[in-house]
Amino acid sequence: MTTTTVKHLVVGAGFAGLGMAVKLDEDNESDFLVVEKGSDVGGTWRANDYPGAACDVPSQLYSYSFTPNPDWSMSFSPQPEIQAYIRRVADESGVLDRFRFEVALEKAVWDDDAQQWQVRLSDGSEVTATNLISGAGGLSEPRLPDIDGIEGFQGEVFHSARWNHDIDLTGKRVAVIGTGASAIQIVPELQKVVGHLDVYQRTAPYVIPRNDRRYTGFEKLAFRHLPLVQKAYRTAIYWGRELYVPGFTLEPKLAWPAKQMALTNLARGIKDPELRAKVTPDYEIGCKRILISNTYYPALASDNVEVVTDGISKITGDAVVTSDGVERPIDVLVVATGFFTTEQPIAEAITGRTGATLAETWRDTGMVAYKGTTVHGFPNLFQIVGPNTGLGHSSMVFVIESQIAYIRDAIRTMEREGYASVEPRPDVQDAWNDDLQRRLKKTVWNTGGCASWYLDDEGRNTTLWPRTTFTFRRLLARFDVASYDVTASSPTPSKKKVSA
Ligand code: N01
Repeated sequence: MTTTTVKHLVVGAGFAGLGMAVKLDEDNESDFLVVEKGSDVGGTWRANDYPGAACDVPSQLYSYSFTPNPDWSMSFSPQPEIQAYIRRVADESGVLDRFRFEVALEKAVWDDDAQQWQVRLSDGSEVTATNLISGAGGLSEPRLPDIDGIEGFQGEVFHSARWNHDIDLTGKRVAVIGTGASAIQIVPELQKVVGHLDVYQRTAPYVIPRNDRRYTGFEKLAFRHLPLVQKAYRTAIYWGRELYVPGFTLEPKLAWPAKQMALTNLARGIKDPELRAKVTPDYEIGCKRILISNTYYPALASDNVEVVTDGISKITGDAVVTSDGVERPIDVLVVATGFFTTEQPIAEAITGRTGATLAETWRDTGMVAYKGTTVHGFPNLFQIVGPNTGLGHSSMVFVIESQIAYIRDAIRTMEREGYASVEPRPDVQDAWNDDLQRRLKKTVWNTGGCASWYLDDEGRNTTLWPRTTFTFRRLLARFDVASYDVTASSPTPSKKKVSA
């Protein structure tokens, strides 16, 4: 068995892990290893390659600030372009020699005597690392629906994030379960090719128009040669998105224009009053993610599509059966039923200073962290896109870069001050989370009258950031070492606690 010793072990090669690797390299912190369970970089943009996959945040903003791309073809990029962009950043940054693909983190245990992480990987190798940096993603583990009989279905069944491209859906009878962000992109594409499509809707989403357009040659030329022009686009999109924050977090009535936009989009796309009523949401807009599409409603109104709102009671060998006893035969079942968000699988694999896993530590409290990045009891563990860092309105790349900056400053601080480990103080972490939960109480995500992946089984919102993104960036601008318990490096294996 081989054991590698590195200073930084990074998990995941999506926007978070790759961005971290690029910045570590830039800081001459080149002693790192990135492990990725998939076969390539890209993370969510590698995994979600279903028909119609595209970003619902404009790419000028949904890209690294340090690598602008003048070549986006559309204002909202399709998945293949985003994946190609991430690949290009990886190729050009010269860090790929420290990436291991198709290797997952199986177990990571903090060794308090040695002040380092002992890690076992899925290829059987072991790694010791001073810092464990997780960029494993908040939406990476598919959640399959727990429906009676689904395992006995004889046709093809796959999750939206595990699309089976070997199956030709032309002329087939297909069912899609779910009407979230993934499903509303998939449905219009399937409608064009399948024989018949059943869309199983449990909760209707709000869908506003997608103001997408192709960039002109002139714009692309300007992006390439006048970086300030591209920066101006990015800035305008950023501030436009921030305008959503008060409607989400302070007063849902402020989101009234978005609600009107969604209802007009619905009225324009669906003429049949019965179908329109079926797909009209009955909760506050913003409570679930606001979706964007010009093609979803027209697809639902097509002759070869049926929207089914009766609950699914079981799945047989070749059909979906609803609670009213109706059986709808199908050849292929697509489950667009989302991801494990409030129970992160990686939390099961990480054991901290006290011998408890992250999952055990969070069992009673739900996911908690300090600044969404560090966790008491887990020295030198840094999470990118950790608890309460998700957004309902803007680019996660902005959040990711804010966290990367915080982690870089933590590493610099440890280096400068000679700290072997840093761990957030429990009182500071509690105060951070109390403040978050107090703010979240009045947000539309908690009060809007819907269930969503934002809330855990206890109704706690442990996923979303309830303030502006510039506040997040400001709060993470410096590594605030006074909020941490630190252990000084020692030439002997013994360790010495010091106050920062
Ligand atoms: O997943 P979801 P998603 N029986 O959890 C339904 C990001 N994203 O993959 O609403 C029947 O939102 C469930 O019903 P209900 C984005 O952040 C971004 O679509 O719970 N139905 C819901 O309709 C997004 O929010 C882009 O009642 C069941 C659906 O399945 C996140 O990913 C594109 C069911 C799940 O919706 C997740 O989106 C795509 C069951 N047993 C995704 N279980 C961009 O463009 C679940 N459902 C950037």
